[in-house]
Amino acid sequence: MSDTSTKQRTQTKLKTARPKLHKVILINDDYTPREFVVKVLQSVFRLGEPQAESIMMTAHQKGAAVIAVYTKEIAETKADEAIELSQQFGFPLMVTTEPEE
Ligand code: TYC
Repeated sequence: MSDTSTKQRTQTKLKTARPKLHKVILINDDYTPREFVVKVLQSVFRLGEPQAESIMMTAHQKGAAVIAVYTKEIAETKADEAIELSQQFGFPLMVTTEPEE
C-alpha cells in the first residue's frame, strides 16, 4: 500500500509593477533649422548623428516622430529640456509626451 499523500499548495505569483512608458514625440515646424533639431536630439536624447538625422527627417516629412520612450518623469523632463534649449535660441521647436498603449 502506498502512503504517499499530496498536499495542495496555493502559489501566489508576485508580479513586478512595471511603470508605464511614455513616448517623447518630436513635432515639425517651419522655422527651426534641421541642423539645430539634430543637435537637440543628440544633446538631450543622447542619440548618434545618423539616428538623430533620421528622426528629424521623419518629423520633417510626416509632421511628427517618436524620439524615444522613457518612464513618465524622464520623458517629461527631457521634453522640457528640449523645448527650453530651443527657446534659448529663439526657435519654436515643440516636443510632447504621451503614454504608450
Ligand atoms: N521643418 C524644419 C525646416 O524645414 C525642420 C524641422 C524638422 C523642424 C523636424 C522641426 O521637428 C522638426 N527647417
